[in-house]
Amino acid sequence: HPETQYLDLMERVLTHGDERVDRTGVGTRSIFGSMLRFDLSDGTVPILTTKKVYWKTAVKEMLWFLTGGTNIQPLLQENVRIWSDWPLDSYRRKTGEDISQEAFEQRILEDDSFAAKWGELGPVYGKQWRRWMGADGQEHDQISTLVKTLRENPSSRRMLFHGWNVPELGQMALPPCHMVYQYHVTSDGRLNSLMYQRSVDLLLGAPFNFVGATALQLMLAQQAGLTPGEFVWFGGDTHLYLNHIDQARAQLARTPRPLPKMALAQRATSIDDYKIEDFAIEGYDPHPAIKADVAV
Ligand code: DHF
Ligand code: TMP
Repeated sequence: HPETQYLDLMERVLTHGDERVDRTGVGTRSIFGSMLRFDLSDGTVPILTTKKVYWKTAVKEMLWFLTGGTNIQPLLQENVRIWSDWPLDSYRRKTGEDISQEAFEQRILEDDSFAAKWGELGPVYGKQWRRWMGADGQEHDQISTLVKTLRENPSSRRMLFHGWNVPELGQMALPPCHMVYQYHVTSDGRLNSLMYQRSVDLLLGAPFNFVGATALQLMLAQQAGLTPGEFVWFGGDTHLYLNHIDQARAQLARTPRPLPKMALAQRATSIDDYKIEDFAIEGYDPHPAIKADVAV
């Protein structure tokens, strides 16, 4: 079962991970360098079954990246709350106000000028993917260039986009974790993708990242008239937070079920025209959700 790769990796981090203090102060067990491969050509996608993954949230996050957005307000309008903790933390530190997450999110939703000031994550994913600013003041849309190359020159070895914009790292709420995506087209028209993630929260982050990356692969394949092939995932610092150990053990005790299939209900006119309603999942029957706190 393809999911066994993920569980084996989790087991390895749990038993052989180097235990140390990390930036968040929570502490992790960590190994360096890991790889997983998933074959999407049979229609399946790596949406884990050993816990319930909120796949729509992960797809909505990917669609938000594609809009070029870097403010959490449109995410909250879609009821996606996974990015709220970082602006909230910054608001609390800068104002000293002890506001609840709910009240903060409500203000972001209701007050556009508050959202503009406090809902910004800085020049993160969307900005770099769609509007990377060159030294000459020229903006580069890496996604449009990628779609064009997939269509016109699919044997290219230069089909990638990157989020690690060195001079702008300091302005980002978090420097990109999933930082580079590369593509490869086989002679029989399959689109392979590879994603490098420098830092991996194996319990909370990675399951979302698999969904986002493969949803993007499906969209790109459709836009270029290709069929989905393999998804190859590389992790750098691959870790379990010390407050996720019990959850990891609980997940490891579960037996994977068949992976679901993901399909696009219709062909969007361009890479900018996909909506969450276009994503159809079939046969997703996961074990129950596993609750865990995210380290900020
Ligand atoms: N920091 C850390 N420490 N780990 C992360 O995974 C992470 N991910 C970020 C930003 N910073 C991060 C963005 N992605 C959740 C999932 C992905 C994500 C952020 C948070 C999360 O909390 N998932 C929960 C709740 C899902 C929900 O409420 O929809 C989960 O159980 O999967
Ligand atoms: P870092 O910037 O100190 O590496 O912290 C980022 C943390 O967030 C780290 O635990 C990895 C995790 N993360 C993911 O796993 N996936 C994601 O998509 C994001 C944004 C973060």
